[in-house]
Amino acid sequence: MRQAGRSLPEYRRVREGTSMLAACATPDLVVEITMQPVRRYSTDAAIFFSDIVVPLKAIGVGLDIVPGVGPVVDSPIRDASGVASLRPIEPGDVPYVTESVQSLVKELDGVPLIGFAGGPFTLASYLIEGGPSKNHDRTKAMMYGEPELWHELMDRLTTITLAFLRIQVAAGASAIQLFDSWVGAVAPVDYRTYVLPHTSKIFAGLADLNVPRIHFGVGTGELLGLMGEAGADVVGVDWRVPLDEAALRVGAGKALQGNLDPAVLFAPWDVVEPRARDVLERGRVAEGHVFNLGHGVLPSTDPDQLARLADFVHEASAR
Ligand code: 1CP
Repeated sequence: MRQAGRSLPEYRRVREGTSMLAACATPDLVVEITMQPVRRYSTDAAIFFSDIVVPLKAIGVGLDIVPGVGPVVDSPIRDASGVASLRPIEPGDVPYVTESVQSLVKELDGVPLIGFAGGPFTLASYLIEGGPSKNHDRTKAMMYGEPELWHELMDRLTTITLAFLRIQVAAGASAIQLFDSWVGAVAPVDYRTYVLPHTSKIFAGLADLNVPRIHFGVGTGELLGLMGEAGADVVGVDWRVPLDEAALRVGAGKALQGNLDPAVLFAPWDVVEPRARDVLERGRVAEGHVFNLGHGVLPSTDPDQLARLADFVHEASAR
């Protein structure tokens, strides 16, 4: 969950003078930044340093990641010709991804590497809105108003995402995570019609690779059952639904990931510890539990507080 993010001084140091997208395309930097939180916190897995818009950039979409804003698209996609411009991705489009994953697998020496991609709704939102959006107005305008065009866009994003995830696994990633971060903006009935057919295709298309598949979104309390249906092995839960309740919503046969509120880390340790303990206890109800925050590490988080949390979770799980 963005653990390499902006909270680490060593991250800010190596990123000085290099843009986010340039960093993502520079294997030495990708390896170094991916390793930083593993070294500092001895995490049980590493998350690949990249961004969800990297495959879109690689197939020629004009976009940049603007500091303090996020992804910004030069010409937002709002009609059939825009949708038609999205072509499939091939390994040759992202040689730096393959090279970075291969180097990382050696460097990590047995610690699993999680590859990732953006979920189709979340990618569609950036492409249609042109940048981060609160209400996803134009996205929903296309979804409701031009359903055929919407499904064509989602089909193309699904093809790109599936291929991009397979490239990472082929290079050595041992798990994958689909970040459909903003899909919590849609109602369950609309998820079933406009999103589920596409996310299901992504997870089904990864089944033969036999790697754990994690599916995450924010504000998805009402969607947890449908996200379980989509076919991942692990459903990520933000901090809004306790894990014992989430286990009931997701249904049998799935593990959960989560779900400490990242902002709890701003409180003193004697507040954080019982909260973390509570997450672990509720997580035992599920058929498997990956401890994590409910969303990314907030940039002003004290790295020492995170180290303490990682130690606490390791000790508690060992018991
Ligand atoms: O620890 C790591 O290295 C994780 C790497 C990582 C991941 C998994 C980054 C690096 N981005 C992502 C995924 C990502 N990118 C998501 C899904 C996860 C989530 O919900 O946070 C999303 C929605 C994005 C889009 C994005 N990229 C945003 C959000 C903007 C918005 O709409 O609010 C932002 C700020 C970025 C830039 C970015 N990506 C990653 C980092 C470290 C940063 C900050 C920029 C920088 O350091 O220069």
